[in-house]
Amino acid sequence: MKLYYHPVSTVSRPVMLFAADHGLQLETQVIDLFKGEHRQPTYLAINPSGQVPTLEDGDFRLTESSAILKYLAEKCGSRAYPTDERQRARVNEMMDWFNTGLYRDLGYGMTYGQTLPDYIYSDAVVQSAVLARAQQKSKHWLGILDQNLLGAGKPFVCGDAITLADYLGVCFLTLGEVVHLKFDAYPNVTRWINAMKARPNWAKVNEGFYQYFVGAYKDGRFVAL
Ligand SMILES: N[C@@H](CCC(=O)N[C@@H](CS)C(=O)NCC(=O)O)C(=O)O
Repeated sequence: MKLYYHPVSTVSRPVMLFAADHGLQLETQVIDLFKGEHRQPTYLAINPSGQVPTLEDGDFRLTESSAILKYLAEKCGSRAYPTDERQRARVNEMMDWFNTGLYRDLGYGMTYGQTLPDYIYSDAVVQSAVLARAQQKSKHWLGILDQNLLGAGKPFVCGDAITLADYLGVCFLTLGEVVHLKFDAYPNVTRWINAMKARPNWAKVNEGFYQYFVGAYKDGRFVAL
């Protein structure tokens, strides 16, 4: 199987971490987002959305990180995507929760909204209002994650064992490090992030992210949580 990805990409990182943790031997090709390679005809023929990641398994192509994670987990029989229908539904639920709620506000709103030109409003009043909304909603999601979804005694978001939802979710949360977001006010979230960061493959998989994305903005001033 072949994965088109970029090491800095928020949604490539969970796929790379999952693959590393499961010893999956994926052929990889970096699509250089910084050089605009994702907008070139060659890559658009592979993924018309011009985004990474894309997985190829023979003549089968799959986009969307969530779908790719589920496909890989199914292929290798990973316990991170349980077969019990209710446990699996819970994993799906949490992946959607992260992807459609928290990522929108903490990722697109607070992080991309302060770093990537495509997501920054040129009108200062609009920019400030949009950021304030993203900040308020991010706090809302973080409070729920901390108190309701994780809570005091739950190691991972779906229970005692790691699932695909942890792989996906932790990459959305750590994206906030680019704009110096601190999660100290959310002790259960902090504990969970630290547990995910302690995984043996975390540092290697996330090296590019910390060097080229977090590192690029280390001296920036940003709206915090
Ligand atoms: N919903 C997609 C999002 C893919 C996505 O936004 N990828 C980003 C990198 S994190 C990208 O390729 N951005 C380039 C662009 O949109 O121009 C997924 O989960 O795979």
